Amino acid sequence: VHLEGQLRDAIQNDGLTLHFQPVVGVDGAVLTAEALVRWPHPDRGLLPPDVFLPVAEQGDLMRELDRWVLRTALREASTWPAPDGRPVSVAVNLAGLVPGDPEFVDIVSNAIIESGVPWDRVVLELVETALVDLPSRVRQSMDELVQRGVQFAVDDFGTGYSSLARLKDLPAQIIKVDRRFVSGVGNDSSDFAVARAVVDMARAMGRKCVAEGVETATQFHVLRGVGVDAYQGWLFSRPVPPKEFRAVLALGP
Ligand code: G
Ligand code: G
Ligand code: NA
Ligand code: MN
Repeated sequence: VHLEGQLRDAIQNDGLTLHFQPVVGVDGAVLTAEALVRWPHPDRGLLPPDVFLPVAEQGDLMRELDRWVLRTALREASTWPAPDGRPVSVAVNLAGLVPGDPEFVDIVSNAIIESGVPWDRVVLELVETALVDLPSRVRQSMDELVQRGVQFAVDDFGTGYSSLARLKDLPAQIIKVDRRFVSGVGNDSSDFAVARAVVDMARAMGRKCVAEGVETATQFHVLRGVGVDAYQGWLFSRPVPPKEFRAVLALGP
């Protein structure tokens, strides 16, 4: 309860911080950066989300946390340099502020407009379970954002309940293949088969495919061979503080 109170306070008073991890194209150029929240705790050091997201969940704070992350990530993204004239997109994870929320479209739209970041540079990441069996009213509100240029990504694809065949029903333009299928692509033939099947299906349905957790050059090489569109992982960069991320962009590829 103590931690919960501190977290509520941190959300209200900018006491959290964001790190950014690049998502790169086949040529290594940065296309997008995913915002990942951390909590610089006064006594416990920099806390990772695994430690405090469950506290947020329990304390009914996820929606407020998502709103803070959305606003802060967009504000940060509005300062990113685009040396080659190609601005970098920003990806935000949403878990408490979800499409079924009656205020979803308004909250997201207002945050984007306030930041000045172009609509088509905003990616909203949702897990599979938040995207299946949506009432048509909810789909309509997502479509409204998509029509303005926002993209949705299914995060951790393959770890949820929906089968590969249900990919066509997911209202998302981007599929993020979970790192558990990426980790074995160089040496485990079933991981390779899963990764290839997901990529083939995603392409057939006109979705972009991102591989998560790419750690080795072999994984990158194999995934490039099956046609993955974009890559994220320690091979390219760990999630880094905003200042460091801006420096990476200023240097160029
Ligand atoms: O950053 P890290 O790899 O430690 O993230 C661990 C988990 O926390 C991941 O599942 C990630 O999706 C989740 N996470 C990280 N940042 C955010 C955030 O800003 N909002 C939400 N809702 N989840 C996040
Ligand atoms: O659940 P989500 O995919 O949003 O969270 C991303 C998580 O994966 C973050 O906790 C991030 O720190 C972690 N991550 C990012 N790149 C790598 C990687 O190459 N290897 C591993 N093991 N974890 C990674
Ligand atoms: Na994510
Ligand atoms: Mn993921």
